[in-house]
Amino acid sequence: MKSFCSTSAGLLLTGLLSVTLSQAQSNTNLPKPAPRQLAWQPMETTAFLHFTVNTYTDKEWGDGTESPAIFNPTKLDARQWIKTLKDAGFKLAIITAKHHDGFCLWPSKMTEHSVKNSPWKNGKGDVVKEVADACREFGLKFGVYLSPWDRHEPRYGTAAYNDYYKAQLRELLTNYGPISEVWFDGAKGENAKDMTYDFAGYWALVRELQPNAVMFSDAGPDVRWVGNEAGNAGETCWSTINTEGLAPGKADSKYLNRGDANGKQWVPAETDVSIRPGWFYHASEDSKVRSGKNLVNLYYQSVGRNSLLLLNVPPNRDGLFSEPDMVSLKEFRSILDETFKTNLVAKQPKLTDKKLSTFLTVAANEPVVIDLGKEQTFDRISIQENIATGQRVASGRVEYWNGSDWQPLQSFTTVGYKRLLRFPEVKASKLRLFVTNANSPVQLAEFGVYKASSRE
Ligand code: FUL
Repeated sequence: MKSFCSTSAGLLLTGLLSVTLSQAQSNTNLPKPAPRQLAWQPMETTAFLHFTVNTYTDKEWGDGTESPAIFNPTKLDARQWIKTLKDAGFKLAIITAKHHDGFCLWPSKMTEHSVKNSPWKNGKGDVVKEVADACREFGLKFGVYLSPWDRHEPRYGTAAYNDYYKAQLRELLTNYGPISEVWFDGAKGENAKDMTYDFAGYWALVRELQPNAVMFSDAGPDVRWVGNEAGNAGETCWSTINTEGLAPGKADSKYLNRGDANGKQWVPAETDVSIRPGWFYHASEDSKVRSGKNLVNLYYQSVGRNSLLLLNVPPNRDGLFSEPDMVSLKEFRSILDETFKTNLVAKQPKLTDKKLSTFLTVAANEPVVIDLGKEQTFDRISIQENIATGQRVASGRVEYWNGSDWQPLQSFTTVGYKRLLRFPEVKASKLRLFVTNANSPVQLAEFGVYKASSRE
């Protein structure tokens, strides 16, 4: 753990901890987000679009022998996908430009294995462009997933593949406007050819061509995998890790799930999970689409634990979102809007202005009283730190006033960008928050008290 300490006079008087100058200075040396990471985190809900030949073969991983002739989304309408996502509050969409099967959703000059040899739009179509254009039209950010593992390309397994991959990356990063996220995964089947990826080279190219894009992988460099595909960020979730020794496909998933209080790099967790059992569309899973209520639970487990939700919604064979997915997405946003509509906190402008840059400075074990104005009924609390200056809270607790005493309500560990607490309904006119352990002083940016929708 970092040396958690406080510079507050109040704490010094209590004598609970002694503060040395070097500890106090270490606060200013905390890892902090780069501007691109700071812009990424408040998006909260982002979407993945898994679409390729697998959609037609009913597979999750293609083997690279698929004929482009099977790719024919006759009703493809990327505007329908992006408008649905926009209405459901999603801020970014990432398309599988190329999955492990190697089929390219754009007419890459580097291969014949692409949409240009498919019947769709007589080979004149470009899915990547349609999604990028729709994102621009509806005000979503846009990202690409280009699978390093490629089961079609003959150069795979040789050094020349790194050049092939970089050339494809260059096409995607130069022809489709601003790219906000580039997704690199470490998946590789057991019998895959040996291949040493030049990740350092891939990442340098992204920095050169799209300096504002965040890059995702098990090892960052900007955003890390949360360690599972079940939609579960750690109850304790630090945005810091030590990336030394980590590589895509070679990281301890538990370490990624929790992060590292002693981590030297700021690499926040992204929670990727699918709205369906699979990542690609399968008609047999139409009845297994997560409900709006189920998606709301994922929101609490990801965004509510200092992560970001990357929810996959796979288009179907027609090239459209299916009805059950659209119904769930709508319900998801409607529940969240209802729950978080009214913040019951009164008279604490800095804590309710929805700006992380205005905050209360709070020392460990110094109570912050939260006034609700009158007796209110509630069952949700939202706490946020000003992460621009790092992540500081290691643990805390909330109590409520029952009219004569302070009663325990809930304890928690990390906060970071956002911590959401759920508990059975309580009636109270005031609450108090204690940060019990922190690399303090903590910059408490927002505090929200809510009554959840009955549909949660
Ligand atoms: C993994 C892939 O193997 C899955 O097919 C899916 O794309 C998931 C999001 O990432 O690495």
